Amino acid sequence: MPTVLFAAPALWDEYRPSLIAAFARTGLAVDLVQEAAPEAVDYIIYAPSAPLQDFTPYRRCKAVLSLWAGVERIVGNATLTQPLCRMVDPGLTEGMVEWVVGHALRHHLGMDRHIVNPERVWDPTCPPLARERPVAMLGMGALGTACAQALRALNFPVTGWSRTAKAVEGIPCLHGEAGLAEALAGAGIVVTLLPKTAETENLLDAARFAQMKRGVVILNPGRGAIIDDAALLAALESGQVAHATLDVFRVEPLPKDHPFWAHPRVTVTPHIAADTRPSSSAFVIAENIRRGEAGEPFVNLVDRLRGY
Ligand code: NDP
Ligand code: OXD
Repeated sequence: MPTVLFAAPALWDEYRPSLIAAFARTGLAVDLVQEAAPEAVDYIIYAPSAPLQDFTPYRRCKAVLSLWAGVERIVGNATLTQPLCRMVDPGLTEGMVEWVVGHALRHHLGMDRHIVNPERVWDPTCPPLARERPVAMLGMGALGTACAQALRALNFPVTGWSRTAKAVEGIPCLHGEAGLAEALAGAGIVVTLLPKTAETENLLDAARFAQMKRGVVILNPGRGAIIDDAALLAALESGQVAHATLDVFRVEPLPKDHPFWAHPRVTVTPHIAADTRPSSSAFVIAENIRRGEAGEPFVNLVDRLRGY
């Protein structure tokens, strides 16, 4: 019977019942524990908050299974030689779709004007239709694709952008440097759902903001480091960027004196765009362990060299 070490103590009570149910559903008998001798551990369930950061003694471990989709805090860990799987969870995806669609519609419909209107201004200007507001989706992975499809279903003309070429029905997909310029040029809303890697850090800098349409709205639920903070503030000051809704930051919690907090055209949400849900993610983990035990390839494997 494989020993599965749950290495994220703060999440144990929340995850334990779902994991037990998921292993039962998968037909897999496992020893699910919070503590074990390293040489007895077959799988590790990991979160960035986990105290376990030295994987050297876990010589028998067949895979480390992350509860997070973003793996930038573990992917460079030199002690990690075991396969690393990131989280792709239907519940996480559902949450991200709701966050992205909700914040896109807020800006698209100009809701703020009517929700906060102390002067009781009667402004009958109607918002454009979604079909008239192009969206650029930077990152067309598990989350970006689902969000792009949800926005497309509302009639937004969505253009996807990723590292490699993609074909997604109804969504023109671009890649590479030239593709990025093209995706940014026409967009009224730019969404970033990219991982933090050496290539994506500071991707949205002064030059990229200048390539965008004046008055563009930025939604960033990806990672804070994708945006050059100073360049974003300058673009907001000049009016090049009309509003930025940011869920992720270089330092979290966002320091109280960071200019984003006070800026009237920045909305800060505290890394709540989407959370891994125990009820759905437990099955993803159980299924990957079943695969490992059956000698089948793991799913959602991280490519260490790529960094995601
Ligand atoms: P995926 O790995 O499925 O997708 C990543 C996408 O980014 C892929 O389309 C990939 O391209 C693209 N990409 C990576 N590097 C580059 C590059 N250099 N240039 C262009 N495109 C690039 O990840 P997910 O969709 O599951 O998650 C995306 C990110 O969302 C996570 O890494 C995490 O940072 C963030 N996240 C935030 C949450 C929140 O609550 N705010 C919750 C969960 C995740 P390709 O397809 O060609 O490989
Ligand atoms: C994740 C996140 O990567 O919550 O899962 O940001």
